[in-house]
Amino acid sequence: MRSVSDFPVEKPVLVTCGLPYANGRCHIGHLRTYVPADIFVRTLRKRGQRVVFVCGSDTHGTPIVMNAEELGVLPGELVGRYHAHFDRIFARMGVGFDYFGTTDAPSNHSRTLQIVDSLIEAGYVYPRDIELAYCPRCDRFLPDRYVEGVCPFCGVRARGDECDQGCGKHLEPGEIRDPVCKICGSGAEYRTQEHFFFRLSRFKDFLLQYLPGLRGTSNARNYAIEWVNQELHDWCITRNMEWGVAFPGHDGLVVYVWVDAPIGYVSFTEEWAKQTGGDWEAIWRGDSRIIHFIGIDIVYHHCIFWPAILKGAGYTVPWAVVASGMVKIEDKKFSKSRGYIVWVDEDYLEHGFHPDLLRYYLASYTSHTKELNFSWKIFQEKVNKELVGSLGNFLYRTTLFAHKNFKEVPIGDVSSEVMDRIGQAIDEFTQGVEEYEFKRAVDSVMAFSDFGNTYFQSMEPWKLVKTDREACASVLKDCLQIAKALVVLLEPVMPGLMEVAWRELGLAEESVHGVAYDEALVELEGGRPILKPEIIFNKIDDGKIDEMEAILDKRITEAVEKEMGFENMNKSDNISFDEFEQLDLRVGTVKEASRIKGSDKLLKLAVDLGETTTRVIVAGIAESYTTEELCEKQVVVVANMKPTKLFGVESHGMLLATENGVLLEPDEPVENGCVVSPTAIK
Ligand code: B3M
Ligand code: ZN
Repeated sequence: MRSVSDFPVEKPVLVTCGLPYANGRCHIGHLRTYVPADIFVRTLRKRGQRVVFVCGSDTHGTPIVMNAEELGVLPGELVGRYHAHFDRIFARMGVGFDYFGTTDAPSNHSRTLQIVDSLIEAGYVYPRDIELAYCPRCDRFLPDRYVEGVCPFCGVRARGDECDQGCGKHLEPGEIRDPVCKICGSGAEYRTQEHFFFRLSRFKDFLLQYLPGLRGTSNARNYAIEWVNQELHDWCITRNMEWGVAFPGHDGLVVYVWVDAPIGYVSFTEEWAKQTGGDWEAIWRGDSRIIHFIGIDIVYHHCIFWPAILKGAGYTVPWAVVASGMVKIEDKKFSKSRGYIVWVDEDYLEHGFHPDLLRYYLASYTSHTKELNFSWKIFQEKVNKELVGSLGNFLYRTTLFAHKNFKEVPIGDVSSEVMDRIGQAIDEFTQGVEEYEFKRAVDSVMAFSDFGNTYFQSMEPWKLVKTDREACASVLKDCLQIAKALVVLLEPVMPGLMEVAWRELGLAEESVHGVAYDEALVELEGGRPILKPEIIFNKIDDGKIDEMEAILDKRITEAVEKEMGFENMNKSDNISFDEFEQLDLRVGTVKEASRIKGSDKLLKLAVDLGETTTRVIVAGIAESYTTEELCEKQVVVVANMKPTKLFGVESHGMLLATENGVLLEPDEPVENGCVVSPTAIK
């Protein structure tokens, strides 16, 4: 049995979500983890299970410090801003953490110190001299993203902590080659310094025995087992920074962000306990079930590094790790820099969409471990067909019919067939959720809603009411009971809208959020008034979707323009001649130029490079040249650029221009295709 349902309901289950970095706004990618976790918690509670649900802001690490430096604010100010933002968005989205803390809180500093001290005492931490990137000009060591260079594994340009453009490997301090300082751009050197390592390698046997029994989704478990079978490297757990949790006894060193971040799960539970009189130690040192909801990209940290830390420090290890797949936007890889992103506030809530519609989409689009595609058209279709067409239709026609013809819940019994069908729906939903199959769970309730519609349709109560009022009353009683069950079942998925639906059934005394699943099987009391219902689910029209798509398109356009423009120039000192020689620079003549629809900055050019056909090149120069000015102009082209598609146009090459958009041109006309080379070698 891999589900949590065999655990005594009075014992604590702790559910956590991966901590958002307090370094940017909340987007749909975040919600892919938080919404299903919230559905899971609400479902467990409806089964009577004791659950504690915590999360918080991840406030440390180099990207936050660098971002704050760039904005000219203190890191504490920056994280305070985003912490408040996430807190607000979660409240709006109905994600109801019992405690939402921050990793910079005093309780997290002290819990981190306690855990680090225990690890040191148990002999799991040792010092080692390592070579670290150091910038002589800035006179400082360069942790993680303060340094860039060449990946030692694949040779591609990489950030200090991760080969983000190439092989994707995590890079340990000191591993990056040809380091360059990100602050001042000058070449860095390696200097020796003492740092502290966590003996992850010692935990191999423990992990090999622990991981096969780890519950949650199989993707997390399987990846983790594969990695442990390969090789476990000790982790450097200190960094040269001021911002973070100070490493005991060593000025200028803080613990690595991936140490104090998951410890947040513990300190947030402590904070929750302080507020509620709960027992955090029963969870973290006792017989509990700790369930982490995370994104698939941080499985290594949660299934390997984190259990080893907990084990080494004498804490309860996670019972389950549930890893969600990544999110795509309109079938394109999610990317902030390329504009494929949907911000939860700016692109969704502020346009008047109800939070629950997005919750429904996220839960039901695809299985939790698969990639989820967010598309406005599919969003519209799901809302209109499933929520308006099936669920909304059933709830509305049932309550409206009852109101019009009876004004109250009819007296009499609900049929046993309907009661059985409700029992089945509860089982299917809870089983789905407890196996982290949110789509299957939601689909099963929607099938139950279809069942309700078919029942209503086939019994034709609008005819019966004229011929056999008693028979009509019993059909309606059945339908109202189905409606009640649907509302209880879907409360975890759409808590806000189901609250409204609950009221429409005349059931406002007890909150729908607090009732157990068994309530769905409790017959609606005859004689309760049914008021005129309002429509809960409204169709989304095509115009609205066009508007939303236009907003996304605009963002993508701006991202492309930014990339094609002259921003983000980021140069390294001292490139070698070999590096320069990789560029194939040639002179060509512009034969045609036209504007690109939807972009103010880009032009599509046909350039004669002396090849059999002209080259199509998209260039960001529409603000400095008209199409007429460009025709027959000679230009300098980077001819061996990898072709790339921009606005549906495949561009093969780039023009050289100054940063204010003035094109380079040969001093006198030359043959098309003529190579541009450095004068030094002649
Ligand atoms: N703050 C965000 C991420 O890498 C990171 C999660 C921490 S969970 C302890 O997805
Ligand atoms: Zn520097």
